[in-house]
Amino acid sequence: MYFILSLNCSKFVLKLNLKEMKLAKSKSLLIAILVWLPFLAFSQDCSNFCVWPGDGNNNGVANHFDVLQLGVASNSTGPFRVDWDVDWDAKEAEDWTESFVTNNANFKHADANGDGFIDINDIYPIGDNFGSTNALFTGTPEGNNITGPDLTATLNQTTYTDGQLVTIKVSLGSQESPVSDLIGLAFSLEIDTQYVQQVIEPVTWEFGLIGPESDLYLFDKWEPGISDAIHFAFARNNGIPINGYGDILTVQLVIDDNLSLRYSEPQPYEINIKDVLGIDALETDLLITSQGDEATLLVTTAVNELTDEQISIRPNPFNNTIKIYNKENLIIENITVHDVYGRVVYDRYKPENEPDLSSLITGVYYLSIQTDQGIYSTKIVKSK
Ligand SMILES: [Ca+2]
Ligand SMILES: [Ca+2]
Repeated sequence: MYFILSLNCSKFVLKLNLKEMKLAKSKSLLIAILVWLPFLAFSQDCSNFCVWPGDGNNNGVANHFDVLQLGVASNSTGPFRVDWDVDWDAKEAEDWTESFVTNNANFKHADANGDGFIDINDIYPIGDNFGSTNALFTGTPEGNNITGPDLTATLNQTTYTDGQLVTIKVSLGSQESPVSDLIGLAFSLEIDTQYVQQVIEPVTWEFGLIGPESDLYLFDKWEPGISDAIHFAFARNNGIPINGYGDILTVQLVIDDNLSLRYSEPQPYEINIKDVLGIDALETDLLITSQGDEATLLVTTAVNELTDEQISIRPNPFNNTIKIYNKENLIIENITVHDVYGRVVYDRYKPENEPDLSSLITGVYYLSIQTDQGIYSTKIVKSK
């Protein structure tokens, strides 16, 4: 009996075992078996039956595509489950009355937090368990990669250089080809991270087309060092689809401020949208196409070194904060502090005028301030 169960739902077996042991102690093993008999039959197909929090479409992975199920099942109710934990393992749960078209998954799978209601609280376990898989996972791509103008990512310039801010606009549909009946959309934006120093978070959703924030499930996931892409999804939470065209998202990032040290030739910089899935309320794949953009990363041959007459730092030595005296009102883009071992100990894009360096330990540091007119570098000393 235990063997059959353990094939599918080990956590359930553990709970069952413990409960039965207690009952056996009180010499009521027979009663225990009778009590649990319906659940034994019930849980034998646990791999399909159990809910894995965040895997709304029950395909064995929690990711941004599961946000689409929240849109389809938004505000639905059903039996709550006993185990409200949202950690990534199998939770036994009673079926709800409705099922998704996708994978024929029961609506209960979208109830990530197990409270018997589909709402915004079910989006957080998707992020927490993002990328986690179980035995159902096959690796089958969930989105499409069809080239076309429906979903476009556009760069704000054709050239960039060291430390420059890049603004990427993502827009959906066009006047000639608006979207229709869209209830949710999931996609990934590849940002070619080898040239990127920082992604400015949070990203900015635009609400002209997709509706006010109060009508939406919004999801983005960026895992620095793990993925070359930022994963996005939105879904309507009131069942009312959107129609039309417009901007949906702005992402800003900063090009590596050591670009010219790392490369001697201009580099192509590409952004792409991949794995797009847009659905209507019936979960029909709307076959949304996508296209990216490209620019050139210019490397600077000579960095213009700014003088103490243009920028200065006081006090030096300092205790907690330093003040930047920007005598020519240059545009300060970035401030970086390295320790004597060359490690970055402070890095701020568009820093405040009095950077707080109180977290640094006493010692000597090298500070560089990047402006629109060149770089100012100086040695600074943190005193006690
Ligand atoms: Ca899934
Ligand atoms: Ca819920």
